[in-house]
Amino acid sequence: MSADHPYLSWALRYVLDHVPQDRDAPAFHASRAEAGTLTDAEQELVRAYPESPTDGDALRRELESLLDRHLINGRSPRFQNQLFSGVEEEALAGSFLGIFPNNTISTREVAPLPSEMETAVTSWLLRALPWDAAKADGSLTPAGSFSNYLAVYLARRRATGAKGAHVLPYLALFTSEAAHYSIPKGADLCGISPENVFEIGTDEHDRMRPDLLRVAVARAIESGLIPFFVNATMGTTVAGSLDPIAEIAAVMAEHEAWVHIDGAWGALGLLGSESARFRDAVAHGDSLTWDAHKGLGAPVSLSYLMVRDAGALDVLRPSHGGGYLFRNLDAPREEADLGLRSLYCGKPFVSLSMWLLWKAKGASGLRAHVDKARALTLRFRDRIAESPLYDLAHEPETWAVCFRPKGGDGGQESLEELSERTRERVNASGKWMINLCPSTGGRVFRALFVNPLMNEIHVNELADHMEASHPDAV
Ligand code: ABU
Repeated sequence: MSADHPYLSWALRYVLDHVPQDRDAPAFHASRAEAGTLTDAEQELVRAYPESPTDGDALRRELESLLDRHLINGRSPRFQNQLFSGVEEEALAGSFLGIFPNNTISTREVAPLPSEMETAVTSWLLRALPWDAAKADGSLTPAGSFSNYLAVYLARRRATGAKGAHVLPYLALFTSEAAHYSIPKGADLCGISPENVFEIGTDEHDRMRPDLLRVAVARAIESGLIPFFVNATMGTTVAGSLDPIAEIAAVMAEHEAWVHIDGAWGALGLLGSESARFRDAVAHGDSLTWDAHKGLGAPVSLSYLMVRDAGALDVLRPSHGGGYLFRNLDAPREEADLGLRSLYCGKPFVSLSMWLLWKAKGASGLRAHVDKARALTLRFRDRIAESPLYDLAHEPETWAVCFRPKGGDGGQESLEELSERTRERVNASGKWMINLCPSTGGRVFRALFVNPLMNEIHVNELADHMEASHPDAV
């Protein structure tokens, strides 16, 4: 293959050269400053318009140099900047092989095996949920935000289907101030007026306050609005906190509102040994966003919207047209083309990464992964709790630990400056990359423990590195 397929050979060798080093790899290959700034020559190389073919050997050499110097390694356990971190080898292999046939899996006619495999993964996800699996279903989406958009859309269609299209200007959506920004964006995409989007206050640990929700719902009704959707977050993006979903659902129950659970971060808990507290929460939902790339080791980005009532997805069927693709429109749900209950038409076979990962690890392997993430989280939490240089900001409910530096003159501005200065020092070498995130009482560091390669050595190293990077370290 190598002589005839130089790009493929080169790309596969590049991957195989790098992946074995990931456990010990820094977040950046170069220092942070170097990684973040392209030289003039590199900018010229990236931007120059290629009118004529470029010599292949030179192009591969130059691209390899760019990748080495400027890619941030999201596979490394030291990459802490976003909620996702790490990718399992099996999942990466599955994603490569999934794009290899270059098919859409919207129809069974062109993708019989992929359709079966994707349906199998959906059914495995459903096993973890407390819903009637025979009546529930899931739809794969490109990312967690899209799953959230889809949830808002399905809820809007249910509301306008039941009450008439004329109610659209009166539909009111509720979410929390700590929820992901894709919920208000989804409302906008679905034609919900921004004035009808209510962001409910949270407690000091980012959890939506049901008492404030109750007040907001009552006020909305008083002003003639119709509560049709609430988003409860299972694993907020900063603290990883769990909204009180049962209480939120109870507030909405009498209004027949759609209860969506954004579990992009927290649904991972459904696969661990402590799954009961997550299952109990999901019992109150109509839909659940589940991101496989956040903590499960799938490559960015792979998300599912799970729905309690499979029939809700029928609104995605093309109202007309599509007949040249979907030849068996009356097939029972389990045999229907996947494109009929999807946002996609050109639907890539990314679910092979989950299929291969799940088969290779087994449910017990995934359980062990989730349990290890929790144990590492608590280990780091204990290091922060006993640190003379940092304060714990929240008790970790999932796999994120939030903390802030001690010191400064006690004023808010100085704490912000101290945090920023500390972050610069933490990230400067290029080894670790950690983020500062907004939280009650000012920004906090957010450390994450879902990377499959992460072990106790990394946890100790991160705690030591944080201590050494604090400006007051001796
Ligand atoms: N895509 C949702 C969250 C991203 C982050 O907090 O890293």
